[in-house]
Amino acid sequence: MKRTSFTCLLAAFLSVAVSLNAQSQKPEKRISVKLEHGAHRLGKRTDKPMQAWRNYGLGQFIHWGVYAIPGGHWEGQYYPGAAEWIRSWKGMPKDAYDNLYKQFNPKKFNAKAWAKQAGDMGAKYVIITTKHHDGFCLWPSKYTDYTVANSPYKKDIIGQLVEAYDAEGIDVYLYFSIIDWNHPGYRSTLKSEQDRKEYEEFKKFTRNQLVELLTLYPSTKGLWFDGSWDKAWTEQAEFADALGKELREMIPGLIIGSRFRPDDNGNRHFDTNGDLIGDYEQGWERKMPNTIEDTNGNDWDCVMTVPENQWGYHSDWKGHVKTTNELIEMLVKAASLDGNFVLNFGPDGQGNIRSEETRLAAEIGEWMKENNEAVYGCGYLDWEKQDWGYYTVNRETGKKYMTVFNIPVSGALRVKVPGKTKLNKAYLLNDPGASLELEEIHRNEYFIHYKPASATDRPFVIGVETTDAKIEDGHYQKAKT
Ligand code: FHN
Repeated sequence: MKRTSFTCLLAAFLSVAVSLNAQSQKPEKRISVKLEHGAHRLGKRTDKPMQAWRNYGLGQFIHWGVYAIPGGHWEGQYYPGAAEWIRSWKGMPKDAYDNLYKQFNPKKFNAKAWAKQAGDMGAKYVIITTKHHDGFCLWPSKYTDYTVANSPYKKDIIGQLVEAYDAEGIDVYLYFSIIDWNHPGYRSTLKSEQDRKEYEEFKKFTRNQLVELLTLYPSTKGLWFDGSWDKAWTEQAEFADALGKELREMIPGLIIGSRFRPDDNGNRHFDTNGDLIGDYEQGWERKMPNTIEDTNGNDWDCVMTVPENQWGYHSDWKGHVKTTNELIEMLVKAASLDGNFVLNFGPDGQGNIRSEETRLAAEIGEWMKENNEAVYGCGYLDWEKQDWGYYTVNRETGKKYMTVFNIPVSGALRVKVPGKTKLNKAYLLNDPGASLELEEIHRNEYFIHYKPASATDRPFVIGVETTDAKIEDGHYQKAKT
């Protein structure tokens, strides 16, 4: 076989082998092929904007658009899917959906109140849907008529939100769906020459809208892409790569996750070689890693809904609705594994944030007021995980925290420290003056005795202080077996 055809065959084999298991997952075995549009960096970004991103801990997601008007119902029928997908349901005529914008007039919308609520909850950044898959733009885009400017509301919603969240000191990230059901050139697959021709128009439109967004809202810290799984888009490695570069030039330090551009072989999130494409892994939607190994050493965010799978406003939440404690646990778990936790809010068609979300935001905020030290700026501590909860460590100060979710009946919280570390002190974060009783039970193993004065209904944080100790021999013996 000629060398060139063998190389082609090998490349084709690798591309098929990798894309079989790696459309959105890290290839199991590390391989090394030359890519034009693979990862452009190995390892984490270390610049200031990315450090700020890493230290946020808690973010807010907002899904808002015309889908909030039907709120998961059409003509008395209940739509069981995610409310923002109602247009794809056979129970609702597309035409009816596409005319909903004529009713979009959210009289109760108050950007400042939203931003204040997010700030009180403890969110350090917000991700706002500029347009979801339906293509409706919450900003007055000059590239389509399907925008808020042509609704009865008329005013620029993104502009108001950017201003309000900026004023609240919350960094703004713009959500942008590549899928756009409203654009005539949009295709999920390209089956003919005509498709390709029309898709070229769609690509220009996508680029124009993104450039427009960053021009109109230059304080934007990053773009949160979605809907990039279509086959048509996974064939646009060169275009998406060039566009990403253009956008990054517009705002130095701009942060873009792994849901934007595919590699040369159409792989998403991780390229053919298993390297992360983008600044952080965006694959943890409504799920979380369990161990630090699951994160592959990458930055990551977890975006989470309050009910099982509702992002946009659905008037009837069915099934399990997460509690404040569950959400706090996810937040702390994310920080303990070097990730950010982003909680979703889906305001209604009038611009009200629903009462359940308001209550959760207030309760998370109350908890954060007392305990945020264990979250902001904190990440993974390489101590053996224990059943009571999660360790975190402040990346700058080195301060260590234990957030306790399960108190053992004995009240004895086990702590295993590595190497020469010695535990000197443990104290309640909300009462640092009073030390907790420490008992050394083996070398590198302690109990912190915790006796609550009264029953606690929220997780609590213990701060621990350590030194590097000289290990004396002879005191402890390993068991002879
Ligand atoms: O289809 C969307 C969904 O509606 C929602 O926007 C989420 C948020 O991460 N993203 C997509 C599903 O992955």
